[in-house]
Order: sequence, then structure tokens, then C-alpha cells
Amino acid sequence: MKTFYSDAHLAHDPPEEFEAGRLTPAVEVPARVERVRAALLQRDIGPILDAGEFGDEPILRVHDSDLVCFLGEAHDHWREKYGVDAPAAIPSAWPSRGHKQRRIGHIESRLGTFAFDTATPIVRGTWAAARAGVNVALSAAQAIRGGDRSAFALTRPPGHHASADVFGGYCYLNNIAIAAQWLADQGMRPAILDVDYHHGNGTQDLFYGSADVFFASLHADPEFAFPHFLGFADETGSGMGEGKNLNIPLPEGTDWPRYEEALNHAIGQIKAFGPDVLLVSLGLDTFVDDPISRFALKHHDYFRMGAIIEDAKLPTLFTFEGGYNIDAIGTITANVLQGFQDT
Ligand code: Q9C
Ligand code: ZN
Repeated sequence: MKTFYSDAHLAHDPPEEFEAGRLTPAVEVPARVERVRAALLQRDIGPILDAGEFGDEPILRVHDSDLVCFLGEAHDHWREKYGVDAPAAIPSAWPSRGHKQRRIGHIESRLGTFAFDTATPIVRGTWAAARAGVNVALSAAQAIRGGDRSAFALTRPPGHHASADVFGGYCYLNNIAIAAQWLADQGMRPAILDVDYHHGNGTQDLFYGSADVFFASLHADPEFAFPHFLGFADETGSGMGEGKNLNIPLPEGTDWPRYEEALNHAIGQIKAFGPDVLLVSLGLDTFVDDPISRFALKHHDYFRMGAIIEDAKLPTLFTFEGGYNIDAIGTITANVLQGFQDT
């Protein structure tokens, strides 16, 4: 399968994130994608191609123009306020109950209005990287549209936590949602499978009321895991989208037998929806030695994951999401793609 890539991601290189009450070294770093790229070059998976340019229109089909405008200028405004040597922009105050949302005005009020956590810093290169990441996802979607059986969008920053007008969870623009909407706008019927350790709250929210896109997510139970406020089993969709959203929250320590059962169930529900394209939010933070997660999948389990996804017998677009064990990320990502391809 073809892999799509852009070196613009290298410019998004935040040194730190604010998490668990302190500034800590960032885990969503350029080495993640570079390690995957190196692993793919070593294996017989297919060519790595540069992304094309798709413009703003596909982004604005999914995201509110206020968020897009904010992300484009946030770092400039932050530097005007705190100086050219200022650290990454991180919010420190939020509009809570009884407060006003502030979409225009001071950088601090806009940061709090558009962000939902403190772990998603904005540095000088963030916007260019996020923007290019969308082009990577759309390039993969175009390959699928052109008849390819599968494609891999090797993109960062990740996207599945970002909704129409909120960013967070290391995500700024929702790459997979933009690709799914782009395919739907061309008459396709997409299903999205999210196998990242964290619930894809942004993707769920974007399609929650829609009958046209099915969303299924396997993830750590929000009872104990980020994003804490969404991803529960009773979230099944609303209005026209009722029954088109499937959450499977899983306990700490989930290993392959338990994961496989949930994955097979999700694939069954996806097939019942009758999609003609499958998009996979491919997070690799389910790995046993992931530094921020608590599942227990091993290297070889990822071949099986790829094989089960192949079993849906659909054109399949994989989009890179989380996964923070730098030494394992290349191998386990390639294992999924190879498990899919060799089945
Ligand atoms: N103690 C993705 O994997 N902080 N985002 C979690 C854990 C944010 C993860 C804190 C995690 C975001 C794409
Ligand atoms: Zn994740």
C-alpha cells in the first residue's frame, strides 16, 4: 500500500507539555513519525509519497472557521504578549459554568475557549504541521477514491481528539474526520474504526448526529482514562445518527484476547452499517510498554489486528494517531499494515 507523508510535521516540536501538575517532556514528538518512516522503508509495504495540496475547503467542511483562524494566528499573538523567547502557548484559564466563551479578543481568553486540556502546546511550527497533516490524510483518501485497496496517512500531529471548534489531546485538526467527510462529499459511505488507546472524542462529536458516517471506538474506559468526559458505552448517537456510534470502553490491563473480542464485535457492527470505505484511526498506544497508557498488546498482536481489519473486506485508509513508545512504534505500526496486506 502507498504511504503518504510530509516533512512539515518536523516543525511541530514542542519541548514540553503540562500534565499531572507539572511541565514534563513532550511525548508527541517528531521521532514518532520518523521511526515509522524508517521501519516502513525496511519492510516490503510500499512506496512513501509526498502529500498533495487540497486547500482550506475540506478543513472548513469539518471545523469552525473561528478555530481555524485562531490556530493560524495563535502563536503570533502569544509572542506579541509574552515575547519572542516565550515558551509554547498553553492555556491557564477556561470559561467554566457561568462564564462567557471568548472567540475574539485576548490570546489567553481565546486559548481557554478553544482548548480543552493543557497537554496540547502551540509552537511556531504547529499550524504548518497540522495543516500539512490534513493534506497527508486527504492524499491517502484520494488514493482510495482512485481505487487503491488501502493507503496509510503517516501524519502528525494526531487528530481524533479535535472537534469542530475545540482542540486538545495533542490534536489540532481532525485528520480522519476531514478525510471521511471528503469521501462522503463524493458520495461514499464511510465507517470509522478508532483503535487508539484513548477515545476519539473529536471524531465522535463531529459525526454524532449523522446517519452517513458510522463511528466505532475501542479505548480505555473514560472512567479512569483521558479524555475523561466522553467515550462511555451509552453514547450511541443522536437524532439521525442514533445507533451509528459504538463505544467499547475497556479496563486497565486489557490484553489481546479481550481486545480481539471487542475488535471483532466492532467489525461486525461496521459491516452491518454497509459502508463502502473504512477509515482507521491507528493509534499504537495500546502497546504494553507505552509510557502514558495501560493496555497490554504485544508486538505480534498488531499483525492480528491488521488481519482482522482486513476481514471487513473494505477499501481501508489508515491514519496515524497516538503511540508513544519510540523504540516500538516503527515495528508495531508496520506490523498492522503488514498483517492487513499479507492476509
Ligand atoms: N496521564 C493521543 O493519543 N494526556 N492523544 C493524558 C495521561 C493527554 C493522547 C494524560 C493524552 C492525549 C492522540
Ligand atoms: Zn491515544
